[in-house]
Amino acid sequence: MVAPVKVTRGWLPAGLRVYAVGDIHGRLDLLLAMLERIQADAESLPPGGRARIVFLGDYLDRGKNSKAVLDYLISWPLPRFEADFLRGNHEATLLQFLDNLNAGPGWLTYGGVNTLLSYGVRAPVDVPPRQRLAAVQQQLRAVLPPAHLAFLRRLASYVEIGGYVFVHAGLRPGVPLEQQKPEDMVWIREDFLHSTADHGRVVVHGHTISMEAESLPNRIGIDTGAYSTGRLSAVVLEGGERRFIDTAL
Ligand SMILES: [Mn+2]
Repeated sequence: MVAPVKVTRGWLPAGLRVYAVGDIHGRLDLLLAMLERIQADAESLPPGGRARIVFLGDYLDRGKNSKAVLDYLISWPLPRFEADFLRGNHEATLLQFLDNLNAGPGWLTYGGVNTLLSYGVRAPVDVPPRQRLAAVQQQLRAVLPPAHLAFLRRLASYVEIGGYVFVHAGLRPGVPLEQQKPEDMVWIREDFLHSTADHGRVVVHGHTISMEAESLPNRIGIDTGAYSTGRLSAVVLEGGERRFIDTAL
């Protein structure tokens, strides 16, 4: 039996505009620049119109201001905008490292060092690697503010709004949304990116860097490598329309 195929068509309820923001990676400067652009853009909302910002994860690592980015997002000083915060693989890995030293070496090679520095963690010198890692883990547990830990733990795997699903990395093609694995949702690349499958919703994601935002029938990718390019991207969704804004000069 062939399952009925839903036609993918992005849509949002009338009166709602959604901004989805890509991977920030410790670039507080770009986060603030993006939020200025979003606030300016939202001036054109009709009276009574609502705006919602979905952050696609990877707030931490690589850039220099991971702690400050979390402070800002946790404080969320823009009450006019509802905000959704998704989990990226970098947030997932930090949480793993708090309980499991084996998550440390990988994390440190893909940007965790800068997160540790932003929290004031300093690795001891002249001790064996495993011991150094244990000391770093202990320090991080001690300096990570409870509000940051709570924020990291309550990040969502995905959020559905209208005809869209927002998720950090993507979805495993052919698997129903409710049965997706958390690892796939923060780590998947080729199996998702190369798929032309209709996922039932248009998937809005970050995680894999492209020079320009990608706008395809079944997915929208908006990780433009902000931490190194200076270009943080967002997609603006309203009705059945999509358009893009970014922080490039
Ligand atoms: Mn990622």
